Formats: sequence, structure tokens, C-alpha cells
Amino acid sequence: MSDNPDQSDLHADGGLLLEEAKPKLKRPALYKVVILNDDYTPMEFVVEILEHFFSMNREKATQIMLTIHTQGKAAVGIFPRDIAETKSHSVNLYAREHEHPLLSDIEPATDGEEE
Ligand code: TYC
Repeated sequence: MSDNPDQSDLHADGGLLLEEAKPKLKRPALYKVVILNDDYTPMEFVVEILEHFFSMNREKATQIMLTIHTQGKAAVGIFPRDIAETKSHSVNLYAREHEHPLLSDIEPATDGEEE
């Protein structure tokens, strides 16, 4: 090591090279949990899933269940990725445990940074 100040990170004017720190915090990417229609899962079971896993009241749950039934699928919530994955897995596991073919999946809700 040397005490010579005329080196790498010092300018001739004695000023240190400083770089502006980049902002480190990004908003987490968001994902939709989507529930798919099928021909066999009872409507009441789907309503109960929407109430239990997605905190919907009975009226909202019934409305969304009928949207899935008629449109083929519907987004039932939007979350950071790890939470969306956990919810989707939990729903699929719960349906399988009750021997219903109901499936959910996740889809990106945002394509890139907003704001
Ligand atoms: N189509 C089902 C029936 O007629 C009802 C249903 C609704 C199933 C929504 C799945 O995600 C679903 N019993």
C-alpha cells in the first residue's frame, strides 16, 4: 500500500470519484390468481373457495363463480408473486383433497414497471 494520493480513485483536483446510488427498491411484480371452469366441480364448492381463500362475501363469491362458469375463467385476486403462487397451490390442493377437478393458475398482472 502507498500513501501517494495521486492514484486510481483520486482526480488531479483531489476530488473523489463518486457515483450516484441507484434506487434499490422496486415495487414487486404482481400476479393474478385465475380460477378455471370445469364441468364437474359443484357451484357451492367454488363459492366456498372464493369466500375462504379470497375473503369474498357470499354475494360477490356467487357473482364471480357465475362469471367463471359462463366465461371459462376469471381473476379472483391480485398479489405479489409468492402470495399468488401459495394461494393457487392451496386452492388446487384443497379441491383435489375434496376430489373436485377445479384448477387455478397465476398470470402476470403487470407488464413492466408502472409510474
Ligand atoms: N361449471 C360448474 C358446474 O356447472 C361450476 C363451476 C364454476 C366449476 C366455476 C368450476 O371454477 C368453476 N357445476
